[in-house]
Amino acid sequence: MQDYSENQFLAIAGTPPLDIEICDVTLRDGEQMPGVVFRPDEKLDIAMRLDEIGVDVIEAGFPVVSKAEKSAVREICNLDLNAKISALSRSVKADVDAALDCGVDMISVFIATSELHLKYKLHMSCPEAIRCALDTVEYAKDHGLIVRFSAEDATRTDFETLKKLYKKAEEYHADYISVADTVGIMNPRTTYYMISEIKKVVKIPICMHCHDDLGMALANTLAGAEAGAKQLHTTVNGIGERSGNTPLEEMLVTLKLHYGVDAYDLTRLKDLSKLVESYSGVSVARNKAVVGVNAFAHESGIHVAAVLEEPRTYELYSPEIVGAARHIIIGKHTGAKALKYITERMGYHLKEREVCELAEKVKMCSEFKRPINCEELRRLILGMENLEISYPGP
Ligand code: HCA
Repeated sequence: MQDYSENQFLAIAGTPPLDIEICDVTLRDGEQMPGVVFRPDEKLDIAMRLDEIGVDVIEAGFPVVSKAEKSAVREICNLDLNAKISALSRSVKADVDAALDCGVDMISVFIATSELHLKYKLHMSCPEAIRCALDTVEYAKDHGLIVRFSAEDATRTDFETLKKLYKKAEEYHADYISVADTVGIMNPRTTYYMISEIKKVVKIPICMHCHDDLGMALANTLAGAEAGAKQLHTTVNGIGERSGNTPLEEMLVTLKLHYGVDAYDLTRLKDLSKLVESYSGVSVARNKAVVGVNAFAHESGIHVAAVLEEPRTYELYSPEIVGAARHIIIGKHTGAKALKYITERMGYHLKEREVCELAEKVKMCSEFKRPINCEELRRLILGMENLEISYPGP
C-alpha cells in the first residue's frame, strides 16, 4: 500500500486507533433489497469468500423466514468458517428456536423502539416491547448464544428510553447492543455524540448498523467507531433496503488507509463485488468507490499523461490492492502521450506526427459518441476509415 502519510491533513487531525470487528450482513439485510434473492449455493459461496477476506461475523440469514432460508443458514454453520455465524431474530422465542436449530454462534434479537414503529407497526406500548425484547434476550442467553440486542429505528427513538433499554439489555446479559440507523437519518456528528453518550451508560460492545438514505452510511459507521463502537455492519456493494447499507469494500479500504487496520484481505474485494453483482442482479454503478469500473479508469489527456508517469498523481491507492486493474480509456479527452503508450502496448511504433494525427481522428470519432475500444483504435491506425460507432444502449 502506498504511503498514505502524504496526506498532511491526516497527520494534523490524527486518527484514533480503532478496536473494531466487521459483521457483514449481505446475506440478510443485503438480501432484503427489493428483488434480490440468493440461491442457497450462492449464499454459501458468498459466506466462504467473506470468510477468506477475514470478516469477523457473518449474519447468514433470518432462519424463521422459510425452510430454505433455515437450511442455508444451517449449511453455512456447517462450513466451520473462522467467522462467527449469526442470524436475525425478532423478539419472539420461535425465532430463537429456528436460529438454534441451525447451530449459529450468535443471534441478533431486534425490536423496534421508536414511537412511530411501536404505534404503526408493532401496535404495542413501549413497556410491552421492552418486555418482549428482554425475555427473548434472556431466552437466547439461556440457550448458550452470543446475543446482540438491536433497537430497530434506534436513531428515532426517545434517547432517554433508548439508553435505559440498552442498560436493561446489558443487565439481561446481552453481549452487544446495536444502534440501528434504520432509515439513515444520522450524520457523523450526531452519530459520534449518540455513541459517546451510550458508552457512558453501557459497558458491553456497541454495534453500528447504518443505512445509506442520505449517502452517509460509511461516514456514520466510522464516526460511531471513533466514538467507541466495536462491531461495524456492512454489505458487499452496499446492497440493502432502499439505498442500502455501509459498503464492505469502502469500509475495509478506509479502515486500512485512515486507521491502519490490516486485519482484512483487500485483494479479494473486487472479485467478491463482481460475484455479488452477478448473484444479486444489482449492477454496481460505474463510479462506485473501490469496485466501480471507473474506480481506476482514466481518459482525460492530462490525467492519463500524469498517471502513466506516476499513478499516485490521480490514484489514491493502487488498483492491485483491491484486486482491480487500471484502465486507460481512449476517447475525446485522450492526449497524444496516452495514445503513444497505448499504441506501443498494441505493438505499433508510431512517429510523433502519426500519433498527433491519430489523436485528432480519435477525437473526431468519439466526440459525439463514446470512448472507442482497442479494435476500433487499430482500425483507425491502419487507416480503415468510416468507423461505424454506434451509441451504446441506454
Ligand atoms: C431491519 C432490522 C435491522 C436491524 C439492524 C441490526 C435495521 O429493519 O431489517 O441488526 O442492528 O436496519 O433496523 O436491519
